[in-house]
Amino acid sequence: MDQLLNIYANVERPPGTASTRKREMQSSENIYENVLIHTLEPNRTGPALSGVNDVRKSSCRATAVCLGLLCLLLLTGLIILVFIYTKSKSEWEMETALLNNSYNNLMKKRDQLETSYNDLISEKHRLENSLTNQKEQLQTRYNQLALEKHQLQERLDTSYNNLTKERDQLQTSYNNLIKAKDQFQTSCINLTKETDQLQERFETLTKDRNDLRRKLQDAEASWKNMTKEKADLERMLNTFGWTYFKGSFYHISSTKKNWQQSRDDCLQKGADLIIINSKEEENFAKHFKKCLWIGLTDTETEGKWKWVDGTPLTESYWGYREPNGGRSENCGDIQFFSAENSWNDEACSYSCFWICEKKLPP
Ligand SMILES: [Ca+2]
Ligand SMILES: [Ca+2]
Ligand SMILES: [Ca+2]
Repeated sequence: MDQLLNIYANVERPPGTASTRKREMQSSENIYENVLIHTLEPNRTGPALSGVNDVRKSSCRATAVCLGLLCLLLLTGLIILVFIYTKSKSEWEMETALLNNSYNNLMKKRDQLETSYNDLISEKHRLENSLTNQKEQLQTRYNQLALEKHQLQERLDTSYNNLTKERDQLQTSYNNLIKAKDQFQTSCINLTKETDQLQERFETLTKDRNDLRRKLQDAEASWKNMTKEKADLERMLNTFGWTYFKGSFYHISSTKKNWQQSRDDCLQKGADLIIINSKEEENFAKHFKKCLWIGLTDTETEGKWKWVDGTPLTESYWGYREPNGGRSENCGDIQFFSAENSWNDEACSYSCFWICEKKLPP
Protein backbone atom coordinates (compact mmCIF):
# COMPACT_ATOMS: atom_id res chain seq x y z
CA MET A 1 0.00 0.00 0.00
CA ASP A 2 2.83 2.40 0.72
CA GLN A 3 4.28 1.69 -2.70
CA LEU A 4 1.00 2.40 -4.28
CA LEU A 5 0.87 5.63 -2.36
CA ASN A 6 4.37 6.43 -3.46
CA ILE A 7 3.43 5.76 -7.03
CA TYR A 8 0.50 8.15 -6.63
CA ALA A 9 2.77 10.65 -4.97
CA ASN A 10 5.28 10.54 -7.85
CA VAL A 11 2.60 11.14 -10.43
CA GLU A 12 2.30 14.84 -11.17
CA ARG A 13 -1.28 15.80 -11.48
CA PRO A 14 -2.49 18.83 -13.27
CA PRO A 15 -3.76 21.64 -11.16
CA GLY A 16 -7.31 21.16 -9.95
CA THR A 17 -7.03 17.26 -9.64
CA ALA A 18 -5.75 17.17 -6.05
CA SER A 19 -9.22 16.81 -4.47
CA THR A 20 -10.13 13.95 -6.83
CA ARG A 21 -6.91 12.19 -6.02
CA LYS A 22 -7.55 12.58 -2.28
CA ARG A 23 -11.03 11.09 -2.59
CA GLU A 24 -9.62 8.15 -4.61
CA MET A 25 -7.01 7.45 -1.93
CA GLN A 26 -9.65 7.50 0.80
CA SER A 27 -11.79 5.00 -1.17
CA SER A 28 -8.78 2.72 -1.59
CA GLU A 29 -8.02 2.89 2.09
CA ASN A 30 -11.65 1.99 2.95
CA ILE A 31 -11.55 -1.02 0.56
CA TYR A 32 -8.33 -2.26 2.01
CA GLU A 33 -9.71 -1.78 5.51
CA ASN A 34 -12.82 -3.88 4.65
CA VAL A 35 -10.64 -6.62 3.14
CA LEU A 36 -8.54 -6.80 6.25
CA ILE A 37 -11.62 -6.96 8.44
CA HIS A 38 -13.14 -9.79 6.39
CA THR A 39 -9.82 -11.55 6.38
CA LEU A 40 -9.33 -11.30 10.12
CA GLU A 41 -12.92 -12.04 11.25
CA PRO A 42 -12.79 -15.99 10.78
CA ASN A 43 -9.87 -16.07 13.09
CA ARG A 44 -11.91 -14.22 15.63
CA THR A 45 -15.21 -16.30 15.29
CA GLY A 46 -13.81 -19.89 14.73
CA PRO A 47 -14.00 -22.70 12.01
CA ALA A 48 -17.27 -24.30 13.34
CA LEU A 49 -19.47 -22.17 11.38
CA SER A 50 -19.47 -23.57 7.71
CA GLY A 51 -22.31 -21.31 6.54
CA VAL A 52 -20.40 -18.45 7.68
CA ASN A 53 -17.41 -19.66 5.68
CA ASP A 54 -19.32 -19.79 2.50
CA VAL A 55 -20.46 -16.35 3.05
CA ARG A 56 -16.94 -15.40 3.68
CA LYS A 57 -15.77 -17.10 0.51
CA SER A 58 -18.36 -15.29 -1.49
CA SER A 59 -17.29 -12.13 0.17
CA CYS A 60 -13.71 -12.83 -0.70
CA ARG A 61 -14.56 -13.45 -4.30
CA ALA A 62 -16.60 -10.36 -4.32
CA THR A 63 -13.73 -8.60 -2.70
CA ALA A 64 -11.34 -9.99 -5.24
CA VAL A 65 -13.63 -8.92 -8.00
CA CYS A 66 -13.87 -5.57 -6.40
CA LEU A 67 -10.16 -5.46 -6.08
CA GLY A 68 -9.78 -6.41 -9.73
CA LEU A 69 -12.25 -3.78 -10.68
CA LEU A 70 -10.49 -1.46 -8.40
CA CYS A 71 -7.17 -2.25 -9.97
CA LEU A 72 -8.68 -1.82 -13.37
CA LEU A 73 -10.12 1.43 -12.24
CA LEU A 74 -6.78 2.46 -10.80
CA LEU A 75 -5.03 1.49 -14.00
CA THR A 76 -7.50 3.45 -15.98
CA GLY A 77 -7.02 6.41 -13.65
CA LEU A 78 -3.30 5.98 -13.92
CA ILE A 79 -3.46 6.03 -17.70
CA ILE A 80 -5.66 9.08 -17.53
CA LEU A 81 -3.26 10.69 -15.13
CA VAL A 82 -0.28 9.89 -17.35
CA PHE A 83 -2.19 11.33 -20.29
CA ILE A 84 -3.10 14.35 -18.34
CA TYR A 85 0.45 14.69 -17.11
CA THR A 86 1.86 14.39 -20.61
CA LYS A 87 -0.61 16.91 -21.88
CA SER A 88 0.06 19.23 -18.95
CA LYS A 89 3.79 18.88 -19.48
CA SER A 90 3.55 19.81 -23.13
CA GLU A 91 1.31 22.68 -22.23
CA TRP A 92 3.71 23.68 -19.52
CA GLU A 93 6.61 23.53 -21.99
CA MET A 94 4.64 25.59 -24.43
CA GLU A 95 3.79 28.01 -21.68
CA THR A 96 7.43 28.00 -20.64
CA ALA A 97 8.45 28.75 -24.23
CA LEU A 98 5.83 31.46 -24.39
CA LEU A 99 7.04 32.79 -21.07
CA ASN A 100 10.62 32.73 -22.36
CA ASN A 101 9.54 34.58 -25.44
CA SER A 102 7.62 36.98 -23.28
CA TYR A 103 10.63 37.31 -21.06
CA ASN A 104 12.88 37.98 -24.03
CA ASN A 105 10.37 40.45 -25.38
CA LEU A 106 10.16 42.07 -22.01
CA MET A 107 13.93 42.25 -21.85
CA LYS A 108 14.00 43.86 -25.28
CA LYS A 109 11.30 46.22 -24.20
CA ARG A 110 13.25 46.92 -21.05
CA ASP A 111 16.35 47.68 -23.14
CA GLN A 112 14.23 49.86 -25.37
CA LEU A 113 12.75 51.52 -22.31
CA GLU A 114 16.23 52.06 -20.92
CA THR A 115 17.29 53.59 -24.22
CA SER A 116 14.17 55.70 -24.23
CA TYR A 117 14.82 56.56 -20.61
CA ASN A 118 18.35 57.65 -21.45
CA ASP A 119 17.05 59.60 -24.40
CA LEU A 120 14.45 61.16 -22.18
CA ILE A 121 17.12 62.03 -19.63
CA SER A 122 19.19 63.64 -22.38
CA GLU A 123 16.12 65.40 -23.70
CA LYS A 124 15.33 66.47 -20.14
CA HIS A 125 18.83 67.95 -19.71
CA ARG A 126 18.58 69.63 -23.09
CA LEU A 127 15.14 70.99 -22.21
CA GLU A 128 16.44 72.09 -18.82
CA ASN A 129 19.30 73.94 -20.52
CA SER A 130 16.90 75.38 -23.06
CA LEU A 131 14.51 76.36 -20.30
CA THR A 132 17.37 77.93 -18.37
CA ASN A 133 18.41 79.92 -21.42
CA GLN A 134 14.83 80.86 -22.11
CA LYS A 135 14.40 81.81 -18.49
CA GLU A 136 17.50 84.04 -18.66
CA GLN A 137 16.26 85.56 -21.91
CA LEU A 138 12.83 86.04 -20.40
CA GLN A 139 14.41 87.61 -17.32
CA THR A 140 16.43 89.95 -19.52
CA ARG A 141 13.34 90.71 -21.57
CA TYR A 142 11.40 91.22 -18.37
CA ASN A 143 14.01 93.67 -17.12
CA GLN A 144 13.90 95.51 -20.44
CA LEU A 145 10.13 95.57 -20.36
CA ALA A 146 10.21 96.79 -16.78
CA LEU A 147 12.59 99.58 -17.84
CA GLU A 148 10.42 100.40 -20.85
CA LYS A 149 7.38 100.31 -18.62
CA HIS A 150 9.06 102.76 -16.27
CA GLN A 151 10.02 105.02 -19.16
CA LEU A 152 6.55 104.74 -20.62
CA GLN A 153 5.06 105.52 -17.25
CA GLU A 154 7.22 108.63 -17.03
CA ARG A 155 6.25 109.63 -20.57
CA LEU A 156 2.66 108.86 -19.79
CA ASP A 157 2.84 111.01 -16.69
CA THR A 158 4.43 113.82 -18.70
CA SER A 159 1.85 113.44 -21.44
CA TYR A 160 -0.88 113.37 -18.86
CA ASN A 161 0.40 116.57 -17.30
CA ASN A 162 0.73 118.20 -20.70
CA LEU A 163 -2.73 117.01 -21.65
CA THR A 164 -4.05 118.33 -18.38
CA LYS A 165 -2.49 121.71 -19.11
CA GLU A 166 -3.83 121.64 -22.68
CA ARG A 167 -7.22 120.68 -21.34
CA ASP A 168 -7.12 123.61 -18.93
CA GLN A 169 -6.03 125.89 -21.75
CA LEU A 170 -8.76 124.51 -23.97
CA GLN A 171 -11.24 125.00 -21.17
CA THR A 172 -10.07 128.59 -20.83
CA SER A 173 -10.28 129.02 -24.59
CA TYR A 174 -13.71 127.45 -24.54
CA ASN A 175 -14.83 129.86 -21.83
CA ASN A 176 -13.37 132.74 -23.80
CA LEU A 177 -15.14 131.48 -26.90
CA ILE A 178 -18.39 131.27 -24.97
CA LYS A 179 -17.88 134.87 -23.86
CA ALA A 180 -16.94 135.85 -27.42
CA LYS A 181 -20.02 134.02 -28.68
CA ASP A 182 -22.20 135.93 -26.22
CA GLN A 183 -20.53 139.15 -27.28
CA PHE A 184 -20.96 138.13 -30.88
CA GLN A 185 -24.64 137.46 -30.28
CA THR A 186 -24.94 140.84 -28.62
CA SER A 187 -23.07 142.36 -31.56
CA CYS A 188 -25.38 140.50 -33.93
CA ILE A 189 -28.39 141.93 -32.15
CA ASN A 190 -26.86 145.40 -32.27
CA LEU A 191 -25.92 144.85 -35.90
CA THR A 192 -29.46 143.76 -36.61
CA LYS A 193 -30.69 146.98 -35.05
CA GLU A 194 -28.08 148.95 -36.96
CA THR A 195 -29.03 147.05 -40.09
CA ASP A 196 -32.64 148.04 -39.57
CA GLN A 197 -31.55 151.61 -38.98
CA LEU A 198 -29.30 151.45 -42.02
CA GLN A 199 -32.17 149.98 -43.99
CA GLU A 200 -34.29 152.91 -42.93
CA ARG A 201 -31.46 155.28 -43.81
CA PHE A 202 -30.96 153.41 -47.07
CA GLU A 203 -34.61 153.86 -47.89
CA THR A 204 -34.33 157.52 -46.95
CA LEU A 205 -31.16 157.88 -49.00
CA THR A 206 -32.79 156.05 -51.88
CA LYS A 207 -35.62 158.54 -51.72
CA ASP A 208 -33.07 161.38 -51.53
CA ARG A 209 -31.12 159.84 -54.42
CA ASN A 210 -34.26 159.67 -56.49
CA ASP A 211 -34.97 163.28 -55.61
CA LEU A 212 -31.38 164.18 -56.51
CA ARG A 213 -31.68 162.27 -59.77
CA ARG A 214 -34.75 164.29 -60.57
CA LYS A 215 -32.87 167.43 -59.62
CA LEU A 216 -29.89 166.28 -61.69
CA GLN A 217 -32.12 165.69 -64.62
CA ASP A 218 -33.55 169.17 -64.09
CA ALA A 219 -29.98 170.53 -63.76
CA GLU A 220 -28.90 168.71 -66.90
CA ALA A 221 -31.83 170.21 -68.70
CA SER A 222 -30.86 173.59 -67.29
CA TRP A 223 -27.21 172.93 -68.27
CA LYS A 224 -28.26 172.17 -71.79
CA ASN A 225 -30.24 175.38 -71.87
CA MET A 226 -27.31 177.28 -70.39
CA THR A 227 -24.92 175.70 -72.90
CA LYS A 228 -27.20 176.78 -75.63
CA GLU A 229 -27.45 180.23 -74.11
CA LYS A 230 -23.64 180.26 -73.69
CA ALA A 231 -23.15 179.42 -77.34
CA ASP A 232 -25.59 182.16 -78.25
CA LEU A 233 -23.73 184.52 -75.92
CA GLU A 234 -20.35 183.53 -77.42
CA ARG A 235 -21.67 184.27 -80.87
CA MET A 236 -22.99 187.57 -79.64
CA LEU A 237 -19.64 188.35 -77.87
CA ASN A 238 -17.72 187.48 -80.96
CA THR A 239 -19.87 189.97 -82.72
CA PHE A 240 -18.57 192.60 -80.23
CA GLY A 241 -14.88 191.41 -80.47
CA TRP A 242 -14.69 188.95 -77.54
CA THR A 243 -13.31 185.41 -77.80
CA TYR A 244 -13.95 182.54 -75.34
CA PHE A 245 -11.11 180.17 -74.39
CA LYS A 246 -10.85 177.73 -71.40
CA GLY A 247 -13.17 179.56 -69.00
CA SER A 248 -12.28 183.19 -69.95
CA PHE A 249 -13.34 185.76 -72.52
CA TYR A 250 -10.61 187.71 -74.35
CA HIS A 251 -10.78 190.98 -76.30
CA ILE A 252 -8.06 192.16 -78.69
CA SER A 253 -7.82 195.93 -79.20
CA SER A 254 -7.88 197.35 -82.64
CA THR A 255 -5.75 200.38 -81.66
CA LYS A 256 -2.45 200.91 -79.87
CA LYS A 257 -2.07 202.62 -76.49
CA ASN A 258 0.42 202.67 -73.62
CA TRP A 259 0.21 200.04 -70.88
CA GLN A 260 -1.89 202.05 -68.36
CA GLN A 261 -4.36 203.29 -71.00
CA SER A 262 -4.71 199.79 -72.28
CA ARG A 263 -5.47 198.51 -68.78
CA ASP A 264 -7.98 201.30 -68.16
CA ASP A 265 -9.82 200.24 -71.33
CA CYS A 266 -10.03 196.69 -70.07
CA LEU A 267 -11.29 197.84 -66.66
CA GLN A 268 -13.96 199.88 -68.32
CA LYS A 269 -15.12 196.73 -70.11
CA GLY A 270 -15.39 194.93 -66.74
CA ALA A 271 -12.15 192.99 -67.42
CA ASP A 272 -8.38 193.50 -66.98
CA LEU A 273 -5.20 192.87 -68.91
CA ILE A 274 -4.58 189.17 -69.45
CA ILE A 275 -3.01 187.07 -66.73
CA ILE A 276 -1.25 184.09 -68.37
CA ASN A 277 -1.59 181.07 -66.08
CA SER A 278 -0.53 178.21 -68.39
CA LYS A 279 1.38 177.31 -71.53
CA GLU A 280 -1.98 176.81 -73.28
CA GLU A 281 -3.02 180.36 -72.47
CA GLU A 282 0.45 181.60 -73.59
CA ASN A 283 0.01 179.86 -76.94
CA PHE A 284 -3.53 181.26 -77.21
CA ALA A 285 -2.30 184.80 -76.60
CA LYS A 286 0.57 184.69 -79.07
CA HIS A 287 -1.42 183.08 -81.86
CA PHE A 288 -2.88 186.57 -82.66
CA LYS A 289 0.65 187.46 -83.87
CA LYS A 290 0.51 191.05 -82.56
CA CYS A 291 2.42 193.05 -80.04
CA LEU A 292 0.04 192.85 -77.07
CA TRP A 293 0.23 194.34 -73.59
CA ILE A 294 -0.28 191.72 -70.85
CA GLY A 295 -1.17 192.35 -67.20
CA LEU A 296 2.45 192.04 -65.92
CA THR A 297 4.53 194.83 -64.29
CA ASP A 298 7.43 195.50 -61.90
CA THR A 299 6.67 199.17 -61.44
CA GLU A 300 6.37 198.94 -57.67
CA THR A 301 9.63 197.05 -57.10
CA GLU A 302 12.18 196.61 -59.87
CA GLY A 303 12.67 192.97 -60.69
CA LYS A 304 9.63 191.75 -58.71
CA TRP A 305 7.10 191.10 -61.47
CA LYS A 306 3.46 190.83 -60.42
CA TRP A 307 0.22 190.29 -62.22
CA VAL A 308 -2.48 192.95 -62.19
CA ASP A 309 -4.47 191.02 -59.55
CA GLY A 310 -1.46 191.31 -57.16
CA THR A 311 -0.27 187.70 -57.44
CA PRO A 312 3.51 187.25 -57.93
CA LEU A 313 4.91 185.78 -61.13
CA THR A 314 5.64 182.06 -60.73
CA GLU A 315 5.45 180.55 -64.23
CA SER A 316 7.02 182.78 -66.91
CA TYR A 317 7.58 182.62 -70.67
CA TRP A 318 10.22 185.35 -71.17
CA GLY A 319 11.84 185.57 -74.58
CA TYR A 320 15.55 185.10 -75.22
CA ARG A 321 17.58 187.33 -72.83
CA GLU A 322 14.42 188.99 -71.47
CA PRO A 323 13.60 190.84 -69.24
CA ASN A 324 16.52 193.20 -69.95
CA GLY A 325 15.16 196.77 -69.60
CA GLY A 326 15.80 197.30 -65.92
CA ARG A 327 14.13 200.37 -64.50
CA SER A 328 13.38 201.73 -68.00
CA GLU A 329 11.13 198.79 -68.89
CA ASN A 330 8.55 197.91 -66.26
CA CYS A 331 5.61 196.58 -68.31
CA GLY A 332 5.27 193.19 -70.00
CA ASP A 333 4.06 192.47 -73.53
CA ILE A 334 4.00 189.68 -76.09
CA GLN A 335 6.71 190.57 -78.57
CA PHE A 336 8.28 187.37 -79.93
CA PHE A 337 5.03 185.66 -80.98
CA SER A 338 6.93 183.42 -83.44
CA ALA A 339 9.33 182.09 -80.78
CA GLU A 340 8.66 179.43 -78.16
CA ASN A 341 8.62 182.05 -75.38
CA SER A 342 7.25 185.45 -76.37
CA TRP A 343 7.46 187.82 -73.38
CA ASN A 344 9.42 191.07 -73.29
CA ASP A 345 9.78 193.92 -70.79
CA GLU A 346 8.96 197.21 -72.42
CA ALA A 347 8.72 200.88 -71.44
CA CYS A 348 5.17 201.38 -70.16
CA SER A 349 4.77 204.48 -72.35
CA TYR A 350 5.26 202.46 -75.47
CA SER A 351 2.18 202.15 -77.75
CA CYS A 352 0.98 198.65 -78.36
CA PHE A 353 -2.15 196.61 -78.87
CA TRP A 354 -3.47 194.92 -75.78
CA ILE A 355 -5.53 191.91 -74.77
CA CYS A 356 -8.19 191.99 -72.06
CA GLU A 357 -9.28 188.90 -70.06
CA LYS A 358 -12.65 188.41 -68.32
CA LYS A 359 -12.50 185.25 -66.24
CA LEU A 360 -15.79 183.52 -65.63
CA PRO A 361 -16.54 182.61 -62.07
CA PRO A 362 -15.99 178.89 -61.34
CA1 LIG B 1 -5.59 184.15 -67.46
CA1 LIG C 1 11.73 196.81 -64.95
CA1 LIG D 1 12.92 194.28 -72.93
